Amino acid sequence: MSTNLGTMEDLPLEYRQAVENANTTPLWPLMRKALPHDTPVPQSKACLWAYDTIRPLLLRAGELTPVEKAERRVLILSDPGRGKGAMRVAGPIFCGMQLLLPGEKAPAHRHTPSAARIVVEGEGAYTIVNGEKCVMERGDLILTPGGAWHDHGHDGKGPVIWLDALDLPLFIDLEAAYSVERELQAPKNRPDASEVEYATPGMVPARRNGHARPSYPMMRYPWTNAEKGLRALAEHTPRGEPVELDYVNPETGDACLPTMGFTAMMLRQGETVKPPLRSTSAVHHVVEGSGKSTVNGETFAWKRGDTFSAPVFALIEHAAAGSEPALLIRVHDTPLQQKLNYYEERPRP
Ligand code: 1HN
Repeated sequence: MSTNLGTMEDLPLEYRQAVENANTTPLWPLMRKALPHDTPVPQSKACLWAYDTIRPLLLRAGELTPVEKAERRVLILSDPGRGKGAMRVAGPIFCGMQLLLPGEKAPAHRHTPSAARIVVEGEGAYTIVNGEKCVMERGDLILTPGGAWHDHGHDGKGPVIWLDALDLPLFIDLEAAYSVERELQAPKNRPDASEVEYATPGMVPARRNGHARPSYPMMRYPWTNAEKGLRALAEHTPRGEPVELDYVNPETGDACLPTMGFTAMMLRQGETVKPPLRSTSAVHHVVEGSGKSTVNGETFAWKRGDTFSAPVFALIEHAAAGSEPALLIRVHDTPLQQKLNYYEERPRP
C-alpha cells in the first residue's frame, strides 16, 4: 500500500510559522524522506580515487604543511554525494590518505573513534599502538581501536603513504568524538602480536586461570599472511565464487573492530565476481593487480593503490584484468549493522 502523504506546501503559511516558532516540525511531509518505501535511498555516491591523482597532492601537502602543523597530514576522500568537503567516504565510514616523510613523527593521541590503516607505499614507518610497535609494510592492516594511544614514526627513506579508515562520522553523529594528546610512547622491545602471540593460525596463547583475554589482541595483520591465505583458498574455490577472508579478532572470531569490517578479496585472472546487493557501504582498496568494477552502472577502471566506494544496495560487478590476480581489501560497516540486528543481502535483479 502506498499512501500519498501531504506536503509542507499543503499547510497554511501561518500554521507552518506557528509550528516553527514552537520548535516543532510536522513529520508527515518528511515521512518518505526519513523512511523511503522498501529500500534505503543512499546519499553516498560511488567514486574512484586514483592513486596517481592523490599521490602528488599528498606529496605537495608534505611541502606545504609540516607534520607539526597538521597533527595528521591526511587528504580526506570526500563522498561526492554529500557536496564538496564531505568528511566521509560512504555511509558512516571516513577514509583518508596519510603521508609521513622520513624522520617525521606524528604525535601520540587517542580518540573515541576506531581507526585502521592499510599501507599503500613506502618502507620504514611504524605505528605504536598502546606501546606495541607495528612496522608498516605494504598491504598491512593495522588497527588503532577507540581509546588506544597511537603515534606514527618513520625511520626509512622516501615517503610512506597509507589509507586511514575510521568510524568518525558515526562518533560525530553520536556527539561522542574527541581526542586526547600525550607525549610519544616508549615502545616495548618486541615484535607485534602477529609475530609472537598469534604467529600460528588456529593457536592462541594458552588460557590461564584468571587471565582476561584482551579485547584487541592483535593490532597488525601482515599482508604477507593475507595474501598467502587468499592464494591458498583460491586454489580450491570454484571460479565465480568469491575468494574472501575476513579480518577477525583471533581470540573470539568476531570482527576485529566494533563497527568496521575488513575483508581481503582475490579476483583471479580473467574472473568476474557478482556479489549480492548488501545493506552496507563499502570502500575497496586495490593492493595488487588491476581490473574494473561497475557500481550502479558506472564503470571504474582501477589498479594498485586506487580506492573506490560503493553505497548501500549497490549493484556491483568486479572483473580482474591483466595476467595476474587482483587483490583488494574491502572496508565496510557490517559489524555495526549486525550489532543493530540489521544486515541484509538481496539477490541481484
Ligand atoms: C587520526 O587520528 C589519524 O591517528 C588518521 O593517524 C586519520 C582522521 C580523522 C581524525 C583523526 C591517525 C584521522 C585521524
